[in-house]
Amino acid sequence: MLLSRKDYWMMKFDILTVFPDLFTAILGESIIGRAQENGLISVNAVNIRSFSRDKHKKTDDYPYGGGNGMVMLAQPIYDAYMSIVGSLDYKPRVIYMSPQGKKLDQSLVEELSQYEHLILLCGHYEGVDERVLEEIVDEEISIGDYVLTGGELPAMVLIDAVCRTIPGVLSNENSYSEESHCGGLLEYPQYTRPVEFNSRKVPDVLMSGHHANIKKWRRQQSLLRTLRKRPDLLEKFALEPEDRSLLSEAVKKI
Ligand code: 4FD
Repeated sequence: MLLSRKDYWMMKFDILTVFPDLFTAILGESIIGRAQENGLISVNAVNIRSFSRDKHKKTDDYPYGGGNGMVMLAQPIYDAYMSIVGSLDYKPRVIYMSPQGKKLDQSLVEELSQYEHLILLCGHYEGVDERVLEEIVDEEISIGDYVLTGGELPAMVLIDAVCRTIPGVLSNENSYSEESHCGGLLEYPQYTRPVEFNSRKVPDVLMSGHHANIKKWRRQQSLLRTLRKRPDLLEKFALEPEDRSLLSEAVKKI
């Protein structure tokens, strides 16, 4: 089978950060580490500090107008950015990790996975000089409504979530598809050996070998769990008539 150019590419992530070693350590391991070794993705953390022109390699300064904390300087961030894009004939998508951004969810993750090259800017302290944000940032993204000491953990969360949707990153058995996420439903419960653990048995249907019944039970469990744990997801999800009756059948049994 021949693959055309666009069926297969290496997705590139560049990160602008004052803590580049965090990325090498964490994203070098496990599934994301293997994806890098296999050439499916590349992760490159660029140290903003190396672009400081100050003799003490300073990357922040006091805010104009006064106030607490420090503000990251525009110049080292801009020069770090230019060190990546200066030689390119296209413009990568630049994302600023910030609690003020659009909330990351699976549909945004899938949208981001369509880009060949993302640059993630990790802010620190009380923020970043607004002018460099205006100059380089395309999109501001938040991983949730809470504040962290830096954008590094959010950037790693985003990279992990995007990478696992890329074909070939997960094993064939666990490969990603919108379908394998039951299209916005929660996963059904899983069991492995032994058949009995602390007097708790594996549900009989899973031991029956009756594939149609197993499929039905799992779908029912997904629906029921979503109703119980995340009713907000079920509201967005248009239930097919089959799902409606599966769910009401399951609710009646409880
Ligand atoms: N919820 C998130 C992102 C970054 C962050 C920072 C302004 C603070 C949480 C810009 C203020 C960056 C998030 C760094 N905390 N902290 O995604």
